[in-house]
Amino acid sequence: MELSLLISKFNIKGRLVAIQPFGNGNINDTFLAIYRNTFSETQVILQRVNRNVFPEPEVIMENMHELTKHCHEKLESDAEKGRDDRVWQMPRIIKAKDSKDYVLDDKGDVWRVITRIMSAHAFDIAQGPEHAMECGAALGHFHYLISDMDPKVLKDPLPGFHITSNYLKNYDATLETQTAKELLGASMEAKRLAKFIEERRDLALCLETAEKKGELKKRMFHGDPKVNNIMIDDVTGKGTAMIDLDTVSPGLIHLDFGDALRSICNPAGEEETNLAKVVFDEDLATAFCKGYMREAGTFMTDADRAYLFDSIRLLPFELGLRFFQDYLAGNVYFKTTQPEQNLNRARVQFRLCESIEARERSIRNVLARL
Ligand code: GN1
Ligand code: MG
Repeated sequence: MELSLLISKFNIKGRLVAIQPFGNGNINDTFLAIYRNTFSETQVILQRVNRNVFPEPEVIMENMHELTKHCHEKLESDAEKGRDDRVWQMPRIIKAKDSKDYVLDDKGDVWRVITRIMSAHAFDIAQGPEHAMECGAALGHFHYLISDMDPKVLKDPLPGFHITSNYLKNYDATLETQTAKELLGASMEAKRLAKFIEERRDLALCLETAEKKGELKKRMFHGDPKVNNIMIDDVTGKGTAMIDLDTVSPGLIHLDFGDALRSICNPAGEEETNLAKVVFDEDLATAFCKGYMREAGTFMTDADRAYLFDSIRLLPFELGLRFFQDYLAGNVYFKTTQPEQNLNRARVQFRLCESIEARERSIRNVLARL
């Protein structure tokens, strides 16, 4: 179905003047649509939810409905009380003309429209310590916002998401396939990455074991707090919103903490091909942690703190494993524009993991001072 026809099914005022691809997400298809009338302009985000990734896209929309209801109420009441030094924002669902939160196209795909956070941008790489600190504050504030949500109102958006031991099982199963055997046989680099994983199988279990022992408890988490999902106000340079809310669900906040740091502290970005440029930047990490703790420090327990380093080491390992498994499976999960892209993305994450291991003592020192 044509995009302009699709978006005409939503309740948006004005005349559609442009609709174009937007952002660099690896999962959903995202477009920016601009509407104008005589005196004003409205910009909205149109998205197709990826059915290959999210088994029940309707569940994603029910969750988003509940999440935004909870957070908008809290944001408005905090703003009234003057609790914050800034306006925190969160996208709103724009309903279809039939009052539903989404539209189905003729293939059965779910499309949604949400408001765009105006006068704000997200970046693919950290711009410096101040930016990193604002990313920390935005994630910390988001954790505060969702901390008192009833976990029962959200359904599991993506079964198995961030369960590292499951990704290892998938990887092991993929290794048995003919495609994977051929790809591994043909590339020294792929063999090197396979060895990297073998040497770190125990790492996969560090947070899962702590949770089983009762040391860490599930809370609400974002699921995908990478740097380009954190909006920064163009005017003030301050963090103003977390976007990409599809994976918000009960989980360990450590997964968010580690995931945000693996993304923010790698100034080379996820697509770098020169591994020499991939390092874990401790100044950015220190700044991020400062911003995070300012907003979320009050609900960090000693046990939480004890596992922060593990989370920083685990998340690049997990993402590298996911990229590598997808490469060996023929690139079926993450969007790619060339066949080796997921292999290269895995190389970057594993190099970052090595860089974190090499700096363990000094990263632990940073964490101990928080
Ligand atoms: C995916 O959609 P996007 O690009 O924000 C992925 C994350 C990965 C990220 C790596 C649902 O996020 O888990 O960390 O790519 N999201 C899902 O770039 O798998
Ligand atoms: Mg995402």
